[in-house]
Amino acid sequence: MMMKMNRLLLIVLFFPIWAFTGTGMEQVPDDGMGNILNPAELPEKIIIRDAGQRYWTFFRSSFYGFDEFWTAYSTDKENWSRPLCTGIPVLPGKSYQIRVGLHQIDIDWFPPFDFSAPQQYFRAAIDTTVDGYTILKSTLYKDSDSDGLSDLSEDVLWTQPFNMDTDDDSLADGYDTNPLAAHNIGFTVEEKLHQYILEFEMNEFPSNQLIIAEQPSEHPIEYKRKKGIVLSLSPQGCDAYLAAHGYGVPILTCNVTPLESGRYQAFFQFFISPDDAWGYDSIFEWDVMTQSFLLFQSGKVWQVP
Ligand SMILES: [Ca+2]
Ligand SMILES: [Ca+2]
Repeated sequence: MMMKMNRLLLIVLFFPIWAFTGTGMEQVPDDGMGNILNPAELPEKIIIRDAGQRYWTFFRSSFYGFDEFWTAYSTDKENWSRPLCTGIPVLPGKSYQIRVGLHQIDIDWFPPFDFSAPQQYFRAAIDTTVDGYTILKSTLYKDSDSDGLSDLSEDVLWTQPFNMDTDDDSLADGYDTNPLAAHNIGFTVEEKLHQYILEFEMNEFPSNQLIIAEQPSEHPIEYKRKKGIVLSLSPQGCDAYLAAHGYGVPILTCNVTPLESGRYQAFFQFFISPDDAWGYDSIFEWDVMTQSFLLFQSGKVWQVP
């Protein structure tokens, strides 16, 4: 059944302009799982009220590695819904105009929708370009597999939007801090050392933003990180991710080489761009008695946990 309705009944309510400047990572509060951001605790945000007396906040976050606008709604400005990534990029030094609107959608375009209620939509424009972004709330909140992660987010995280547990470890994608890696069993000493060094480094990381860990082999490693999401990708996967999204997500690598002495040389590197990396070399030995590594550094031996 196709009916024609008025295309736009009620549009655009407020026109606040918000200029973000500067770059750098920010700490975004979370629940310790690295999944929940709390707008009430964010110092830098805008709040817009819609015609239905609901408040919408917009704030920037690099939780997924790229500086983007996130949004959440509230009725009292204290308790907010789970924030969602809009996919709208923050470009340093640019001004933004963000509008929240209500409009009646044309049922020729969206026949399955409940068109008795006006649909909410967001529109954001960058002042120096003619291109704007418009997102329907139904698109923003679409979670096809009900795993707690929106389809927009699954696109960034390379999880499967129609499979609620991409890595099949019984943790739904939206609650899995390593959504692409399942198990920690059957690792070689080289893989264990790789895992130890990367876990150490990612827990020293100053932000909870997304981190990519380059796998040492075809065996995906699940990392324990105190907060934030880790994507385990093969070297080819890292290249493909960069080709798709560009630099913006830190990539941690560690190459482990067995030495003739029975020890292992570990070469850690942290890439933020092709010509901007930081790293170190260390020598380790696997201690069978304690099932842990010994670190040889500055003429001393350290037992690592
Ligand atoms: Ca989902
Ligand atoms: Ca999972």
